[in-house]
Amino acid sequence: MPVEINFDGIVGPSHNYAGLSPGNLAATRNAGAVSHPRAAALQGIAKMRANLALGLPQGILLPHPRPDHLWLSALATDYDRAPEHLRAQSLSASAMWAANAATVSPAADTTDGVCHLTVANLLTMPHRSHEARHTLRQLILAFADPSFLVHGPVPAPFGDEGAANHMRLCAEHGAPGVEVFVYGVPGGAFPARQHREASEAIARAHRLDPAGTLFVQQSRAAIDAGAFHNDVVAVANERVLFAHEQAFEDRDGFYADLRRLLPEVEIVEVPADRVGLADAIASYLFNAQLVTASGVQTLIVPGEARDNPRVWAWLQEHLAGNGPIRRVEVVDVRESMANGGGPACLRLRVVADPAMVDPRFLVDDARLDTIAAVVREHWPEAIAAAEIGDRALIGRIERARQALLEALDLVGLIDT
Ligand code: SUG
Repeated sequence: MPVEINFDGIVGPSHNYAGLSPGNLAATRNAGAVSHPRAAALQGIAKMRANLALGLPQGILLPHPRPDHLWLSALATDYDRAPEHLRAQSLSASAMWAANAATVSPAADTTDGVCHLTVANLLTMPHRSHEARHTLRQLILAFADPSFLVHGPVPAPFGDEGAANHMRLCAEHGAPGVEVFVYGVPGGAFPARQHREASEAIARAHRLDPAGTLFVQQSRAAIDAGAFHNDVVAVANERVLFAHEQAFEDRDGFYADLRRLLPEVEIVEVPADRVGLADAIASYLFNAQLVTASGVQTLIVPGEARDNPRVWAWLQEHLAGNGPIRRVEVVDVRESMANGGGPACLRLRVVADPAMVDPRFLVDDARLDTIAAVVREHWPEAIAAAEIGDRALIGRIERARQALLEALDLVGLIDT
């Protein structure tokens, strides 16, 4: 039976705040702050443990080699000689946000009965533009079984940021679903990172039925307010769409199409006069993991959502009423949040039979213990902006990742 598996990106040892993502207000605001890679990775592990405790299968994706020497060498430089901005871009731990690793169409949605994955090109932000090669290597290993087909990234200039701009609505995970691709239109205050052209290419590659596929424009207001990905203002799980009133440019048209294609859909909309876009984005209410845990629609929100009185009041009211979301769980991922990555950013959803996935990419509590032990021993406790060029720190970061690959029997994950 296919089930939904959440693959979380393990927070890499180079996690730092270099303010590399314009339009991502948290990342920009925290530029230059001291990061805590060890605490960040342990927070991610605790989130995975909480998901296991809810009875959910859990997978992992590994940190990428950082600094990315191959990328620097393609730019005709190396870490010691590179200008400061290239150093920071080559060192970013941004691969932790696995929702940007790929777009996934489960077998139930595709006309060839194969689960398709397309690696995101992430070309809008230089520090993320070199993730695709390493993501592709991991996905080819993890999903080597012929029931999967892993595609390379969509070519430039069409920007693609993966599952963060993709939603799937269905009666239940294993049933055929309506796939919704959300794209942005350039011209606003911040970059529109997902291009419609890229989404359309992915839908074709995944052999989706055009009649059950929607392309929906993200609202300009949302991007301008700092929703640099759609998953900052909307999330879907099975028959439930949970969205901010201002998430989509043509909200009524989108809802009508969705109701036509999936009559049982339940749309839970948060009105702007209860939670404004600014509160939604600062609290990451919608960057929650909406999961079905023992049959109960459960929303896994970051602590910042509980700290915001308007957001928390709305959630309590929803729980007290008859809405479809019946349970709210709170997780602490504040190190990731400070770079604009909430609970949903940290995971890539794949609906598949876990027996078909390379077991080295699946975790239980014992394997998480192994990962946590490596993190405690090897991950730097803190990184200050001034240390970015420090050779000793770089050596430590490289050894830390190597230790993790050895512990997980993944040394074959070569870096070229
Ligand atoms: O692409 N932050 C990431 C956050 C990604 C969140 N993912 C989802 N919404 N699915 C980004 O903006 C900041 C890195 C820095 O500035 O060092 C960063 O890349």
